[in-house]
Amino acid sequence: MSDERTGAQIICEALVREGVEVIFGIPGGAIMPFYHALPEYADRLRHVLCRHEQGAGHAAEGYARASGKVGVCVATSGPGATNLVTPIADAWMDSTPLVAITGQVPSTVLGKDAFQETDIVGITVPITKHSYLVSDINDLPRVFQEAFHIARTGRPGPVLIDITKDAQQARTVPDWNTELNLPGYRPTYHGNRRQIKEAARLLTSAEKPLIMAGSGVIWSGASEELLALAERTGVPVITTLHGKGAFPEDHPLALGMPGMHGWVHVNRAIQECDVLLNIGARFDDRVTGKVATFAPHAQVIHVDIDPAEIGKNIRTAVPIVGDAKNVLQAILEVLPERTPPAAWLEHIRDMQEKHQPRQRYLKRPDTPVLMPHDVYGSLNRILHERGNFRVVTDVGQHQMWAAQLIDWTRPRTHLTSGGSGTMGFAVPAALGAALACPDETIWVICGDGGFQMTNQELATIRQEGIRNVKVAIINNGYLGMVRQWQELFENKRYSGTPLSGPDFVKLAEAYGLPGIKVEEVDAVDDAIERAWDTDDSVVIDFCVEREVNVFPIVPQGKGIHEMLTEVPEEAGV
Ligand SMILES: Cc1ncc(C[n+]2csc(CCOP(=O)(O)OP(=O)(O)O)c2C)c(N)n1
Repeated sequence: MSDERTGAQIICEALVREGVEVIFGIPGGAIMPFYHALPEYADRLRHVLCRHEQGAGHAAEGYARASGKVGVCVATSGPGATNLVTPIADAWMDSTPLVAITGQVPSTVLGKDAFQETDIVGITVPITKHSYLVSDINDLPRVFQEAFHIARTGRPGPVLIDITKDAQQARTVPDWNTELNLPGYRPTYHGNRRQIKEAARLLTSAEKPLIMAGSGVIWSGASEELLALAERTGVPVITTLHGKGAFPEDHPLALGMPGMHGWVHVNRAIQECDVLLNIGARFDDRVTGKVATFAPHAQVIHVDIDPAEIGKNIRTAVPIVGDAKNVLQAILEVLPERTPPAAWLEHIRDMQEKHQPRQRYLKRPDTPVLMPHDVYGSLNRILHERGNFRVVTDVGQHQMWAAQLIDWTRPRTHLTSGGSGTMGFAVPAALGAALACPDETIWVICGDGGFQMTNQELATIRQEGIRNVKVAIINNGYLGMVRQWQELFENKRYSGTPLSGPDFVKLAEAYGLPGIKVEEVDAVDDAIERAWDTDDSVVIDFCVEREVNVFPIVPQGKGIHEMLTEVPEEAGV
């Protein structure tokens, strides 16, 4: 019958129906029928052959985070599927919509330790919104519809679909008139009216109010509403690592980042505020420090689409379950007039003026050696002169410097692994972001450690003809962030942190990409400009001073008022 399709064809069609344009993966035995069907859909589905399934998963994440759409990755059973576990966990921690498709051994041998069999559904249950094992071809249309719905609605997140080889090979006439069958899955989009009124009242009556914005603002597209709320009330805004870009950091009401590597004046403002409106952030421990001493004077209003987040870490006075955009709109509708909290703002500005960590960092010490901050100073200036950029950072010191020293002004321009802190995220995520935003320049800021975990995806970048990825390695010859902890808290016992690497310029060239090595301050601007102007992806190896630390830092287990700044007498409150 001509309407008959194989399961593999149905999967491809389902992807097209969900609006998917790019998928990232690696084939293998249990997913071969799907790969057999793919060429038929080549005009509608671009398959990007990655070099490692971890890379495929992070690329799908980068695509999702840059575009706001669902990212899709594909792997075979067993080792292919387990290599996806890290990016799935990463997507879970950072609320990233992802559909991971894995092949599974034929249903006839399921549970018999067949070749490359792994219970990937069992493995991923705690790190997915939902996991499916499909062994009946007739379930495919419904499962795909449900999986995409679950991944992109409510709090976004990863969904796994594991499909047996025989279900991919079977044939049937697909029935696309499926009904979503998801009892119990009904995200709440509109906040409770009474609580919204109470939030508006608290925000306007407080003497020392603060707004904290997280990635929920970005995922729900609520930046405009956030700006309106801040401007109408005059309440200052702090943005978490994942909230960066939700509120323009060049705005007079923008304060910067809170938490472990947050600015002094931001952490102090939290400790002094009387009302804290948290929109779409989850009070991660990197933000709160010691929970018992966090925001001791504040009545907390927490807006989150995930009810499980509210009250999980911090006692909440006004819980509001709902989508950030809807809730902010509703608050704006009932917001009483207020005069801006001028004295409070002035107090925070005084604290900022006193500490000025940003300006202090960017002031060169008297040394000929290239400092990491020389790179950030130039990069920040050139990024904003040229515009049209996204930045993907990896995990470590360079990530925190990027968060601190680059002005983030637009949503989805700062992509990083925050919740999981997954080294090796950046290069493959940039590959995904580059495909989502082909007309923009995608900068990667990466440590020499994290770069060595997934740089093989440069081969994918080359093979796919991706020309807009520019990698800046902040090369300090250490696993820098761990070395910093060993220096500060373990008496400089550098165990397992000094790190050598290959010649990164030669490595780039071996992948067919231009490489630039920078060892002097004077060469930084030129290298960045040259990389930007090169009509190809480029790797820059910035060889920086080896033992520089990220400050401020809140030591593990301490309150955010107990941060260390670089000058000892300034430590603490
Ligand atoms: C996959 C993974 N393994 C280990 C760690 C622990 N870790 C956090 S930061 C860090 C050092 C990162 O070093 P590098 O990539 O060189 O960046 P730097 O801190 O020097 O900027 C390590 C090992 C991690 N976050 N992720």
